[in-house]
Amino acid sequence: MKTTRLTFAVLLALGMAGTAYAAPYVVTFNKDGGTGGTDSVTATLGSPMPAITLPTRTGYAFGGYFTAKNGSGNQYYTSSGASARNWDISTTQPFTLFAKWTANTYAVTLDRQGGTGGTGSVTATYGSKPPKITPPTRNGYTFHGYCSLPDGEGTLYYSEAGFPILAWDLTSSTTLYAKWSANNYWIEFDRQDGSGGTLKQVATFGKAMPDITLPTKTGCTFGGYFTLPGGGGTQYYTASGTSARDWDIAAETTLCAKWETTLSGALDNESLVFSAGGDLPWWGQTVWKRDGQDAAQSGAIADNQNSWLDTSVRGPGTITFWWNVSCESNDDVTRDYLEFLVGGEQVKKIGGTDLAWRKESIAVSGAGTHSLRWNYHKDGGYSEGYDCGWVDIVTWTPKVMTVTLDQQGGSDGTESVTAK
Ligand SMILES: [Ca+2]
Ligand SMILES: [Ca+2]
Repeated sequence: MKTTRLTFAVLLALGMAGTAYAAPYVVTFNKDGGTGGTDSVTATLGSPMPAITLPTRTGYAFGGYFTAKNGSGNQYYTSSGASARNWDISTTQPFTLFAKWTANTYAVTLDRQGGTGGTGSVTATYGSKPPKITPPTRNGYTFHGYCSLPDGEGTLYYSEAGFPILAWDLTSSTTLYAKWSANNYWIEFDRQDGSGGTLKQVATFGKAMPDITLPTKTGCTFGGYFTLPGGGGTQYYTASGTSARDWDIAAETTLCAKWETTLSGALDNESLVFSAGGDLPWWGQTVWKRDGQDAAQSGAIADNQNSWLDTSVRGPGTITFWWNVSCESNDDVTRDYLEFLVGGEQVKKIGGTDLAWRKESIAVSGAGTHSLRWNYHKDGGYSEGYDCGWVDIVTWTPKVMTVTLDQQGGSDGTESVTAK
């Protein structure tokens, strides 16, 4: 009886030990933000972990299952779901393993959309704000950040100062697009002795100039607004006050009126008939002048071109005028020059950039009609100064001819007359 009880106790002990060795060790998985995959397994003490399917998490890579969060403790599963360690925890309670996740990184290209400089690309880590960037710059525009779509559309990821706004939430390499707005600039109008019309106007960079009302000036025709007086520099307004060009100066700017006068008015001679031609004609202007009012100026010709001013006189007599030039020249005045011709023959030429008005009085001999020409000529390359010629105050003085009347023995009556 005693033996029997002892045997039962041994058998009971052996049975209990056998039960403990084969116990179902339930291991559950804490996916820590992930979803899907195996929820739990039954492990066998001393054996590799049973195969599992992996959980997934947007923007993160699975790094295995561990006894503590974030990859701490002992690892029992690899990133591919294979056993990393034989099961060696003897517990009858369900045991929990924790998923390890590593945030993915993505290349982010910054499309400057016409801008220059600043950061060109960054590496963004999913779930975290991407690194600060240096903003790009663009002449005439203000930067407003980087967006997921062009033209300021989509989601704004960076501020105008280059600070990240959002934690990165895209799961592929991505291009962000600079958002720009065109700047506005005050334009002032220098009427160049004119009056009336628009005085100030706001222009938007890259846009057509807004319409203006025109100034007026007695005896003159408005010829548009330019960056320099006398139609120099760049033209931004037509003679009718409409845009001649999109605004492209990133600064407050003064534009100058161009005034045109008739050639006879500019040359102060209503008796002679003037005509102008060549590659571009002479014209009457009010900026460069000898008489304080106006003068004729040659057209803005290019290399190997001519601009001429013509009239004709009945000789003999003297042509008197003031002229001036600002051009590329050398000692022989053979590069660019302003010349005066009588009957197609060069009588005189001037060059250089001293901007001195010179007075000429040139005798035109011989009866009959003589053609007179002022011609601004340019050679094949280079320019200097204002690259044009001017003529002012043209007078024609016919030679006075005395006709003696020989009375051949008669008396009284007229003895002589003068003729022009
Ligand atoms: Ca004049
Ligand atoms: Ca030249």
